[in-house]
Amino acid sequence: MTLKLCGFSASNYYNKIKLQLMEKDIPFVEELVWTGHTDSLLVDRSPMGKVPFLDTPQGPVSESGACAEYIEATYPHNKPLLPADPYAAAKVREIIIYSELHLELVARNLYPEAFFGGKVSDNVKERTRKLLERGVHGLTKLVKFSPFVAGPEFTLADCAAVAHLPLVSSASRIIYGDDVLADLPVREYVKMMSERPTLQKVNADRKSSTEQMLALRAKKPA
Ligand SMILES: N[C@@H](CCC(=O)N[C@@H](CS)C(=O)NCC(=O)O)C(=O)O
Repeated sequence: MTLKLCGFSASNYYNKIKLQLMEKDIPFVEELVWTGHTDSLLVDRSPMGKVPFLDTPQGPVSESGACAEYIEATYPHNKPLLPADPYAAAKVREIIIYSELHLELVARNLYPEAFFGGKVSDNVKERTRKLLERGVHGLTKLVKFSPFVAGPEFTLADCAAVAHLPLVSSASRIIYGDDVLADLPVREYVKMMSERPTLQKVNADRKSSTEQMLALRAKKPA
């Protein structure tokens, strides 16, 4: 059975896994699954109702971190994206966790107003700003950008960073008028990464999926 990546291409977590699969040259198919409903096609396979999730020959796996580790362990002969050295691998995982837990998930509080025409209270904006600054301070101590985010090799940390950091930057610019990541070379890094045909494909699919998602949201009753 070919591995199936489920979710939609506007999702940064989906794209983190899609980029990993493409970089490793692993054959996979995609199944379009939207979120925001409790249909069994989603929640039986991803109990929190989130995407991405994988359909594997043994069954479903949800949570992008678990999916990424499953892929690395199942395809050890396709370009490894985690270093063999346990400490170096832990440093890659550390960057992923900081990018997600301490930055992207925090910035997510701003998305309703930044991207979806909603409103976020001043309280939330203020609290989020403080948490984001703390997250950026932490991440800054870990990232290398030499030229990849964890060092000279392309790793899983790049799959995560290139999917999440641009979103954090735009949400911050839209809500606060400045980029909380301005002191990191994120722009140059994303430009360098965008030369990869794999990321070009991910980005092209992301654009069309985002249009589809916004059209669906516009149709939904408030
Ligand atoms: N921790 C999850 C986060 C995934 C996530 O938040 N996905 C978003 C799409 S980008 C989602 O499914 N949102 C729908 C929801 O939270 O109900 C992971 O790493 O897979």
